[in-house]
Amino acid sequence: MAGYGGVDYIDFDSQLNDEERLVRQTARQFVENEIIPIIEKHSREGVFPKHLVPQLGELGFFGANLHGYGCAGMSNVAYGLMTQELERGDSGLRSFVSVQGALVMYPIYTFGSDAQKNKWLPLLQQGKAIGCFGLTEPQFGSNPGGMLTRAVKQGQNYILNGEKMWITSGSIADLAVVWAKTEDDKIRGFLVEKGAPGFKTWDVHGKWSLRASVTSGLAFLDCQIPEENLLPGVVGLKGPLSCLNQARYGIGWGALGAAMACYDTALGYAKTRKQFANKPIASHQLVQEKLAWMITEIVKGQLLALHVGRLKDNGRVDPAHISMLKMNNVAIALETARKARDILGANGIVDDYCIMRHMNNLESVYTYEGTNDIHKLVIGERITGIAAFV
Ligand code: TGC
Ligand code: FAD
Repeated sequence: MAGYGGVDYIDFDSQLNDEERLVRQTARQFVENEIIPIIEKHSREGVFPKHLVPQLGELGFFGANLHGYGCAGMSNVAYGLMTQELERGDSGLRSFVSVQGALVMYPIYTFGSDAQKNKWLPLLQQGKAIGCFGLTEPQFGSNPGGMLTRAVKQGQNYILNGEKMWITSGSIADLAVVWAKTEDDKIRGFLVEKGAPGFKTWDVHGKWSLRASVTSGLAFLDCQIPEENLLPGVVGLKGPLSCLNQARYGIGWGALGAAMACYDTALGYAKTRKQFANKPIASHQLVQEKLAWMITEIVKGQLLALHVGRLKDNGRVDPAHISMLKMNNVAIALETARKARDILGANGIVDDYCIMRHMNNLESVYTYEGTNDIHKLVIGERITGIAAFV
């Protein structure tokens, strides 16, 4: 993939401004220099490339669309282009950046006290502290409103009991944003620091997806949290769900990056691999049909991402728009990876090429941050006015 120049079929670049192109180029260069050379090894060995965290911070990639506290304050479109390029490297890398910015910094920024913001945002922005987001539980994934984790006020503290599951960066985090029900049955957010009494983490092993990302369980057994670690600015499920809007938006762009990596690889391969009469496989109509499908879906995905990004920059985006973006772009990325794998034949299954890694990663991306079907139901509710979750 040396010399990767991006995927642009319809002069998409003409719709971007200089800042957006610069951010994209910076992220692309970082991925080319730091991720592509090491990612297959990290993925094979199941190791997150933690040594890159300070560099990601220096580049301004954490909380990049937030303002103040050292954050880059970039537009949402520039932010999306950044996640696209990071996920061209690996979905696990983009996941790490999404969680840190959209799921940890955003809730502190939006719902935190001044003391919480001043303490944590600069550290998280620089990558000097790592964060995780605990919403999902073993028995409550798509339906987080049913959560069992409880926080009971006792003097100057809250006592947390419960379990969170499938938590990205859980065991390497210095800070967990944890959602729990208080005695009035309302959902509140808590900042749980590494080493808090009664707080334990463990890692999920045996993953065939997002292998270069840490996925953990969090356990709280009479875990003592000082009352000042409650996020004061929000009550109810809309707190965590509004963080998910931010992360799902980044995923909508990010998935395009994985799709572009697979398309670019398959196109290059099809033009050089020869079968039958010494002709490249790209000369066959059935292969061209697959490539034409991929590029068409990538272009449609780019236009949707750009439009939703511009709406977000203008303060006019709705969560149901973001659901469509996440649902569509992850689905077409996964299908692109599957078609690309087919074009590479047997070579498609080995890690000399990026495709199988992206394909396996995208299976997680299809499920997390709201499954594909949950987003269909969000769209269904928006257009019919009838919620069909139950
Ligand atoms: P419902 O009754 O519809 O809503 C409850 C309250 O929340 C409000 N709301 C939202 N607010 C902001 N943004 C949204 N997207 C919102 N959707 C709903 C709603 O207005 C209401 O507010 P209020 O004031 O009336 O109380 O809730 P429900 O229980 O019926 O659930 C709706 C549903 C199914 C869409 C929601 O539960 C859902 O999105 N489920 C999917 C769960 C999910 O996405 N989990 C992700 C966990 S984190 C993760 O996966 C990280 S992966 C790591 C990485 O990113 O790399
Ligand atoms: P379930 O909710 O049990 O769903 C199983 C199937 O049932 C799906 O096909 C789903 O679409 C379908 N289904 C469920 N309800 C309905 C319905 N009403 N109608 C129709 N179909 C339905 N969570 C966090 O909180 N923080 C994290 O950092 C985090 N990181 C993750 C990292 C990875 C690698 C993975 C795989 C997951 C992560 N998650 C995280 C959890 C993720 O958000 C959940 O896996 C996801 O929300 C789905 O929940 P579930 O796995 O329990 O599936």
